[in-house]
Amino acid sequence: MLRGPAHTIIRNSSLISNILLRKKVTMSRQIHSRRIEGLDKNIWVEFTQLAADHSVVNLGQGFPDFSPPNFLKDAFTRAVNGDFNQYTRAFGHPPLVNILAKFFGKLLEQDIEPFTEVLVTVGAYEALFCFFQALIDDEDEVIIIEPFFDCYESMARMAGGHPVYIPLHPKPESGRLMTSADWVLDPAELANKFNKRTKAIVINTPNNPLGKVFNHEELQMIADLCLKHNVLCISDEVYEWLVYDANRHVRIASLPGMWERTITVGSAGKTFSATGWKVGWAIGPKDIIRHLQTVHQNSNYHCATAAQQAVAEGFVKEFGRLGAPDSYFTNLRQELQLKRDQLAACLTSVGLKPIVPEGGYFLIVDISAVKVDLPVSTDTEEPYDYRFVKWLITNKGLVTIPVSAFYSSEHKKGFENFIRFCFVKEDSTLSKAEQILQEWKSTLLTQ
Ligand code: IK2
Repeated sequence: MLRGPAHTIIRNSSLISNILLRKKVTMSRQIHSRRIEGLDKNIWVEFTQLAADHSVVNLGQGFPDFSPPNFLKDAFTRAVNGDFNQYTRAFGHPPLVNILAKFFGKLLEQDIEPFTEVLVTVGAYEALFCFFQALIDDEDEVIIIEPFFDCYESMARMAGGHPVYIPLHPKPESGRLMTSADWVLDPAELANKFNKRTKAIVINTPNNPLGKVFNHEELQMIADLCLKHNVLCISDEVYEWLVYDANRHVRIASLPGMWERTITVGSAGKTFSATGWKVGWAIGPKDIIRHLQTVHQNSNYHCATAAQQAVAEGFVKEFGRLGAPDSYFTNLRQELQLKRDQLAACLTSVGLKPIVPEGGYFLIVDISAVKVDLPVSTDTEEPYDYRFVKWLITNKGLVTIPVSAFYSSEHKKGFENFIRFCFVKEDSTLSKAEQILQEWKSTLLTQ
């Protein structure tokens, strides 16, 4: 065995080669998994930060700037002060799955088994994640209707799936105020998207960002294709209680043959104006739900017990007064319809063209006629609406969201001229936004 200087030299040189080897390995090896390739940008992370960095009127992200109803907050306080601070059942706190099964069983006219056909998740977001992870395999095609809530694409991709996009086409302008009902699917184009590789289609009604409420006929057309091609459906219905005028919320799972192949997703955050609580659910037949349970038990496992208890109490209360004038769901819908009308009127009065939504939290506006000298962006690929919204935040103190964020990269270009306003805000917030728009009005439009 070598000792002394010779040993030291050999030891040092092997140490150095080890370090070099390790360095080489780290440099030549890609650290991130292929699953997340290209998914690092997120519209909510980017624009929430921008809003926080500036003093602004925030009509950006979809959350109420008012409180949840007192009965819900009181239930939460009771839960925390009582015995609801430890783990509960992983797939959903028993009082919550029981009332969700009863509530949605009535709405869907379907017997729902609370312990096998309802899964409580960390927001609707996790319900969506469980669906994609549990049911989508490499190369499975997932049909996504554009514009779409952005996470459908990234979740489908992370699962190895291949998103296939079908746009809603705006009807030609007719001089009257356009509504979200004027954006429609082309039946032949939709039928063409289904093939042997199609595993699932994503529905979102009322839709984010457009506010479209899919009517019975449109959903039946989709259902017929799902049945014909043996395709699953995930129906994101987080804005289900917010349907305005004479429109009606139709649940695709209630159409003949669809319960067996549909997962319906809901959100207590949107339902009770408590988005920070992050309680959501997936409802569907047990042979599908059990796969979502597998993902849930191996990822989040559990959703906060006190929040689940409070949401359960909220639903019990609403079940007793469903459709009645004192129902929270009825009141919120009426209030939001007034806010939608107020915002649409303001936008029209300054010369903009809102697309009046039939449901949901949001309203999109055509900005193609607005005259603004936007600064040149360092990112040459950045869509026009992103640059416009950034300018609006920094120069006018008003936050909105660029609509091209709700399109695939192949279709973004055609929809860079819309921005999204969120109207689930206090009247005082909407008035401040109105003031900004009115002051800006004189310089707003091209002659
Ligand atoms: N599904 C849709 C259609 C949503 O809009 C949301 C929440 N979106 O809010 C961000 C925005 O658009 O401004 C979700 C699912 C997620 O719901 P939850 O908060 O319950 O996870």
